Amino acid sequence: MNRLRHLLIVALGLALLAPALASATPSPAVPFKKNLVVNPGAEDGEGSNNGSVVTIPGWRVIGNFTAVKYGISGFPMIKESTRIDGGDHFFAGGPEDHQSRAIQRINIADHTDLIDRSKLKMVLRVQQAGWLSGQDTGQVVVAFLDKDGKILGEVRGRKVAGTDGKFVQIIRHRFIPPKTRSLRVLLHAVRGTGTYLDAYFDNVDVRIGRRGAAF
Ligand SMILES: [Ca+2]
Ligand SMILES: [Ca+2]
Repeated sequence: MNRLRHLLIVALGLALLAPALASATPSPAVPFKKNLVVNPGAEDGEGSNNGSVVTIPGWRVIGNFTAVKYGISGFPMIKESTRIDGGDHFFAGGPEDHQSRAIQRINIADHTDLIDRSKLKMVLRVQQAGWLSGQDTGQVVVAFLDKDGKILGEVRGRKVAGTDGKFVQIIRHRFIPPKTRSLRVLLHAVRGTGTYLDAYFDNVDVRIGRRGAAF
């Protein structure tokens, strides 16, 4: 008897729920207020044990840009990773190059209507560091691209150098210009001192959402 009543309640519940499910609109593939970067902290794939070049999943790399393990000699320490929640690896400019880059494109065309009515903004957050007082610099640039890949505008983070292995967080907010269909995230490292390009990046975080919302 009890079981029958239980089944009845379940059936009734499903019947009531069905119209709600049917009328729910499918959520867009690109969510608001969530980090849209793939492999944002260099944790996918391996991290180099000595600063050498390794493959970085999710990013298109130009030059010797690489991923390195925290705690190896001559690089940021594990306690820095603990402090910034940096996991096991960080991005680094890599050996020998004068410049190196990692690039990732994020398609946000799901939100064409809101973008073209100037309703959305982008927030960039990234942790960056340099080695000792060296003059190698790292900078993150997010470009707004139209459907043909033409640059409509861009947001430049601060150039970070010589932080003695300590990470600093860079934050930028910017409204997304109409006609934007994708974001291009560039991690740019430029060597100024020594043979190794000591520009370090971690926790690259790019979000979109409504202007006026906090995220
Ligand atoms: Ca990391
Ligand atoms: Ca250097």
